[in-house]
Amino acid sequence: MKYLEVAEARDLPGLRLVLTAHVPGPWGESAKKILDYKQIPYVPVAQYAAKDNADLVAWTGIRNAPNAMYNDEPPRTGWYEILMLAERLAPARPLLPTQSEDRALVLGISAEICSEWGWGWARRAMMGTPYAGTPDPARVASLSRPPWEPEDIARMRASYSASVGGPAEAPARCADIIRMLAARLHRQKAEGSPYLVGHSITVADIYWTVFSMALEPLPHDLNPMPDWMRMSYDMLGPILEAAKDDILIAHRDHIYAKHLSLPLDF
Ligand SMILES: N[C@@H](CCC(=O)N[C@@H](CS)C(=O)NCC(=O)O)C(=O)O
Repeated sequence: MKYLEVAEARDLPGLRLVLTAHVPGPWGESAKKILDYKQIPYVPVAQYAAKDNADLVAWTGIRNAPNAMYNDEPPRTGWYEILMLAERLAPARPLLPTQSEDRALVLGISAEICSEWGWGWARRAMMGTPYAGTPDPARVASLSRPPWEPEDIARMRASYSASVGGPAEAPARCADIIRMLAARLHRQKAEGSPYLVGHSITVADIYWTVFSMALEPLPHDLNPMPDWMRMSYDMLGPILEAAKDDILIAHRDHIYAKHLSLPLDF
């Protein structure tokens, strides 16, 4: 994907979506898939993983990504704010139900996937720790290195370590979430629906489809993520291995095939 630098993008009109360049960050990929599904055009702008991104902070007040900047409106950085902007810009292709109880269900499931101490957050907390299992030394030796200095790693750790739980609690929290998703998908299947809620696609389906990369990444030709990132994403540890259910991956494959485009482009 071709990105503009902050200096090139900040004075443009319309929708600019700040994304972590050249890696498939699950929050950023979800925002892209939502906009693509709704056929909303946007200009991709580069954020550099783990770096201080001083020009981005000067523009938006935010160091990380994603970050949706629409005309001169305030920055939208949370998954819910970005979703609501997309719903407003393209109401003809809704990703939220109109009925309040269904909507509560879709947003609750989405929060379990995307919010602080949800699937993505808790999964990240256990990555690279013994709770994700013991890495194969030959694989470790073959890895390329992320372009990070020690201060970059410290910055990332500071950004994401404070939450209600840490690495030790993360496997049980993640397992509980995917068991909930799998149980729903089995119930929905019995009622003739391949979707998480109701009988048509909602944003919860998109979030799980994208965030499932932290359970089983798509193969390299469809998700050419850096090798060091792939290793963090595919090492599950025993608790998640036990909780994994094939229906979670079947759902991902169905949503990509029917509603979203592949290969991932980042
Ligand atoms: N603000 C987002 C979450 C954003 C987020 O966690 N971004 C990470 C993705 S792994 C990121 O930008 N990482 C790169 C960095 O911190 O430089 C939300 O709550 O919806």
